Amino acid sequence: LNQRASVIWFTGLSGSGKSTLAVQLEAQLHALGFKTYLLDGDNIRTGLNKDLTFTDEGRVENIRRIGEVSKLMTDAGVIVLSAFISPFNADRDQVKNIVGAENYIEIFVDAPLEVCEQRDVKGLYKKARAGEVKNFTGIDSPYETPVHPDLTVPTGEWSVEESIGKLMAFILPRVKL
Ligand code: GGZ
Repeated sequence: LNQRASVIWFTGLSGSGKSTLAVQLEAQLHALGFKTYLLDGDNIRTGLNKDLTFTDEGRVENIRRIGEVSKLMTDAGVIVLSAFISPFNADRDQVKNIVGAENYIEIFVDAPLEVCEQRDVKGLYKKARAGEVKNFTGIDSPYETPVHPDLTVPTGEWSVEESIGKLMAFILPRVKL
């Protein structure tokens, strides 16, 4: 299958649905025969970036390294799906420069803070509100709304199935050669 090596970059708050969408999109692309790889906190913040914290500086370096890894993987011909909060516009723009604008697709996973906080899958918002977790995005650490995302997925309004349907329709023509 002829594929265009690309980086599908998911950005959004904790609990917005980045990982859920990235995992399912990857499964669908893989089922069609595309060579893909998913980068997320589980395989990056536990390994390559386990020396980094959630201060602004830690996040900046986290995203920079992920951008460089994404670049290496696109050089190898892989479609990279990357799911990180990536709260700063400057860092997302840096990734776009590293991997090349023509290879970069930015997906804004847009759920309101209230929705993410209500979901609170890992109980981290509760801890952040209680002051037990510091520098938590949306609580005491900023999230800059993307300025020019290629696609916005309002996961507070769309079901996972709807979101995946729209994502596939958007992504497929861009990753096919
Ligand atoms: C935000 C945090 C924090 C703080 C731990 N702030 O919902 P999760 O749990 O599974 O995903 C979040 C993940 C965010 O890591 P990223 O590498 O994506 O962040 S960034 O792009 O900003 O570097 C959350 C968990 O780590 N987590 N502490 N203080 N999220």
